[in-house]
Amino acid sequence: MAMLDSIRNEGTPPKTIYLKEYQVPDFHIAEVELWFELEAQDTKVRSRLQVQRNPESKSSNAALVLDGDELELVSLKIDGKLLKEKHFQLSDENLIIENVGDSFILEIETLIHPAANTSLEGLYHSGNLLCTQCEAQGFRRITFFPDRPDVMSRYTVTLTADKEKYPNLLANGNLIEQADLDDGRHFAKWHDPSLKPSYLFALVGGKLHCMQDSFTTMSGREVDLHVYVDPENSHKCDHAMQSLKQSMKWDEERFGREYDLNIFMIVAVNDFNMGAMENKGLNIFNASCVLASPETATDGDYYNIQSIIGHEYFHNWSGNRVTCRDWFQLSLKEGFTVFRDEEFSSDLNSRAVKRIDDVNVLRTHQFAQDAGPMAHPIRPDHYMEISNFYTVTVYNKGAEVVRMLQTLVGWDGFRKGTDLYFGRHDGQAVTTEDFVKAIEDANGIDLSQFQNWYNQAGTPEIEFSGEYDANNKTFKLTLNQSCPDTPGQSNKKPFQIPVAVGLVSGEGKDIPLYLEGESEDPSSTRVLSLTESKQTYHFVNVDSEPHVSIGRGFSAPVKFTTPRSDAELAYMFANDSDPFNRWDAGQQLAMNILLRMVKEVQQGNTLQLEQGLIVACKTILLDDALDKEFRSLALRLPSESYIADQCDVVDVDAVHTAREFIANTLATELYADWLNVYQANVTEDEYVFNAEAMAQRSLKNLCLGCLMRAHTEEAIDLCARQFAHANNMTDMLAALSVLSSYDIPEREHALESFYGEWKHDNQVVEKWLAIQATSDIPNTLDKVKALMSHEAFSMSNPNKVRSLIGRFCMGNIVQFHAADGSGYAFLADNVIELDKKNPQIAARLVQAMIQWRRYDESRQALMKEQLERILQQETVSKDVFEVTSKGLEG
Ligand code: B3K
Ligand code: ZN
Repeated sequence: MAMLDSIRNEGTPPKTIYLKEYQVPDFHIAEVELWFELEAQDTKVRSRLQVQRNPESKSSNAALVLDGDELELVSLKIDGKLLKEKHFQLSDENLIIENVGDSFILEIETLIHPAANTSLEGLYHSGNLLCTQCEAQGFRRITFFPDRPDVMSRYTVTLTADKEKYPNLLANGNLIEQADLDDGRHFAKWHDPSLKPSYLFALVGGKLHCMQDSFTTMSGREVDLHVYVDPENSHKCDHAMQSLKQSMKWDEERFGREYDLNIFMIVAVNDFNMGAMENKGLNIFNASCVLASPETATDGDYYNIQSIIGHEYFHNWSGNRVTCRDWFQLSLKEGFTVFRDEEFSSDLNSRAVKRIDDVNVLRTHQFAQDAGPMAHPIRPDHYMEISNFYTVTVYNKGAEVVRMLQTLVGWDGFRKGTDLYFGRHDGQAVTTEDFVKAIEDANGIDLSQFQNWYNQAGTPEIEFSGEYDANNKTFKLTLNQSCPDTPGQSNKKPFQIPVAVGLVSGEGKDIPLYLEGESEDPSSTRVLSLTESKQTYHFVNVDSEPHVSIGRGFSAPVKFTTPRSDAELAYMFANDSDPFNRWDAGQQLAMNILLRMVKEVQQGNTLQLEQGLIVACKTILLDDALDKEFRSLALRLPSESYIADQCDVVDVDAVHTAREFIANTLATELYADWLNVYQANVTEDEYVFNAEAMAQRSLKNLCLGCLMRAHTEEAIDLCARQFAHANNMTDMLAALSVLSSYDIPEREHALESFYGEWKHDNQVVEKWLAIQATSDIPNTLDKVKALMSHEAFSMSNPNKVRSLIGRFCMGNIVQFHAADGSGYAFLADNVIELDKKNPQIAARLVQAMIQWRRYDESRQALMKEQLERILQQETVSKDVFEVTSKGLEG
């Protein structure tokens, strides 16, 4: 039996689903009882549903339509009576029962095959575990059900399994009964008192180590906390548990949200399509987003784990208790929850650093998506396959949109709004309009224009210009907004954009801001609410011609397109009081230089780096008064993909050459300084995870990379020594990644010994694969291909696929875009193969090629040819079809 849904080859495109066609469900299901006889090969699922006709349904005699995918129907009963085949219709996607009453009990028995489920949607087998993934539409792969988020039910679940193989049997809610059975089997019965949609259903069966702790909530209730992992990882749970407790406390303090069940569980699994899943009371995580020890996890891992544990926990309110009416509303829960996890990380670590990291992600990935064929609003209005819309737009731009709401109404106003939202909609499935309405109502303001952020795709652009009148001491700031057309959307309406502005004097001080006709106390940053296409703001009492600091703290997800001179940027880099804009001025300055140098490379000129940048970098590097992480971030050149985004036609080789030339020149010119700072930051202290220690490692390892660029014996030696003696994975991996970028004997030696030491540890092996996939040395593609036959690699493990194939195609720009098209053919071969097993992962990968229109003609033709080859396959999943065909259409 084919185990994949939506395989098609008839040449007719899959159906498109439209937001405007939304209709309330015809039936509600108040209570759901489920019984599972768990086995890896064949699992029997029995359900008992209390079905009631929805009085609000359009039709009073609608048939009952249930979703079902790859299910074997065993039996079907209504009010205890077995239904014969003539009383229902079964298709690939639905079970339809006509002529049903208004209220009845439906009992269904189905058979499913977890071990053969390679899509990792529904119930599947991972290692020795059985586990589920139901969001968005996996529940229909477990049993027939109205699998849509606005059908919310109370679940009672009984799991039966062999006790030796599956001693742990977990499901949502509270454990109400468990006992051994005669035949070596046992059962556990779980009841979830909350109303939930089917996508939040979860179960796990396995033999796991459980780390236990507890948390006392703000109203004094004690909650059991369990982190379940494979027994060999029992020493890697502390950080996850700590992060969970931090999350629970933070959500109480910052948003007034208390946890509701008696138990909260996290389970780590090795095969998982994404990072984690917020199933009610039973979060299931990709093991790489849970497990950490100083020897095996980097600072980045520690940081991500903390934020992902927070994210999934925060969903308990933003997503679970208040959920989405339909999948077009995905940003209602995801944008808001990303915003919440960003704030959590900012409060626990460095706010400025977090902001810079988040903006980097947005600019590199989301701006590119907004400018490409998959551009969509944070609330899309149509899709073929919803899995394709778990995007950086819905998540990260969605979070920026929520952040703008907070900026417009202030922290207190925003909290009033979220209190109203959670209180008003607890237990409901709602829309993004309901969210904005709660903010409006709590603050007595009109946010109707703000809704454009939910409906219009594309990155708005703002031009700004200033006019100083020395006689009257006034400064006129004019802002002009526009937004490029995106597929299916042209002539966009103006957005309401909060633009945080500061004016900086010639002495490098913030000027107190008075807007004409306003009596408010002056402040150094003003949030201007831009609503028209063009608006002018009049500042008074401005003693001297100011420098404009625009979009402070990245107050809106827009591009400020007014060109700024190197001198102006250098001034702001030295003087802006806003840490984000200060960093940004440095990046824009580097970008000006980089883009000029790309042209020099293209014209075949001799390259020379301007002294100004060298001096600015030296000043930052040696300024001990500055935060170390800030120094480390400010000294990094913009990424190749961000530089490429600024070019009309991307010339990957010229971008690479220009960036390498600047990095190498800075490395050699400032060699002694890198060395001093490196040595000053070496420490033998034990590993601790905190902002200060991370900043120190980050600066030190940046210096190490720069030293190696100078190719000195001394640098190679330092690197080899750090690799050999590091007491934590951050330092060890930093050294390994630098060594593996050069074709030197130490490279092979380090890679080999690293693998020898860590081959038993999946998370470390993933890093080992990724480092090789992103290496600069020639013929990396051949090495990647060879690694695909290595024992460390598996095509059915999403993490390994992402580390090796994904990192090569998305993180090794020059080699992926090799002029002979070898990278494109490699990607297409793998997309085709993966699509047969796991369409979601295949559809993610193919995105590396859909921006083909941005490249030169020869590369365009090569990429297009591969996209066409993918679509010509006999079977193409909905997932891959949607992305590839949109990519080809542009
Ligand atoms: N809600 C899940 C993502 C589900 C993806 C389904 N294809 C994780 C998260 O965003 O929290
Ligand atoms: Zn989420």
